[in-house]
Parts: sequence; structure tokens; C-alpha cells
Amino acid sequence: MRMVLYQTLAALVIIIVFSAASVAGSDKVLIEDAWSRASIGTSRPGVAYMKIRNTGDVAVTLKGISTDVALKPQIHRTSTNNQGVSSMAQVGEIEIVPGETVTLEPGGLHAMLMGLQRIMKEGESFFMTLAFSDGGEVAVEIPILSIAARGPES
Ligand SMILES: [Cu+2]
Repeated sequence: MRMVLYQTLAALVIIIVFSAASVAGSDKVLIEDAWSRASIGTSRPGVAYMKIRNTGDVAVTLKGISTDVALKPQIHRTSTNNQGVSSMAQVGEIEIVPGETVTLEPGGLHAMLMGLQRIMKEGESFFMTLAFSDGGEVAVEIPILSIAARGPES
């Protein structure tokens, strides 16, 4: 009995040390000004925007996002060519150096919520989890603004 307890404690200590080391960096990430837009239905993807600020002193790398409102949330980047044609492509990992802020905003980087699981209703909110390469995760509550919203204060 006593032996089992010691083994359990030893395992706990290892896990604690491990997780403290593995989230060095992303524990200093701040998410600000998160917002999203209401959707008409669920057939088209939803979208979410935010500022991701690295307040720490080591670089962090955003690996991916997850949320229960969408089956396939992805980070996309919209770019416009010199003919004025916009297109968007999935972005891989995003490195954020110390002191830097990466902004997800209309016309640029955005969280594209593919496979919406429910209608996004104005006035409600949902949670998104950002996963970083150091093993840390940051959860953010994202308010759903009007279907015509262009920014967090509109
Ligand atoms: Cu997109």
C-alpha cells in the first residue's frame, strides 16, 4: 500500500516538473480584442479575429486552434494580388517573437471556422483553444458580434 502511494507520488512529481518545463513561453501569451461575426447558417465557415501577444522573453509558436463550434478550425491568411484579386491559404505554424503581437484581422490572418457545428448568434460567445509548440494551451472566450461587424468595438 505504502509502496503504491510512493510510486504514485513519484509519478505526480515527474508530471509536474514536465508540464512546468513544457509550457515555458506560451504561459506568457495574452489574447486581446477577440471577436467573431454572427453567421446566417452553418453551411459557410465562421471567422474569428484577435490579437496574440507574446509578453514573455522567449519566442512561442502557434501550432493550431480548436473549438467546439467548428469541426475544422484553421488559421488562414488573405492576400490580395496586384490585380486586386483576394485569395486565402492555410497558414502553418506562426512564430511570435518576444514582445511581438500577431493580429488576426479582416483582410489578413484569420481563424476560419470550417464545418460550423451551430449557428453563431450575435450576443453569444464561444471558446477557442490555441495550442503552442511548447505544449501549452491558451483558451479564449470570443464574443459574437453582428453579421456586419468590422472590428471589436463595432
Ligand atoms: Cu479563410
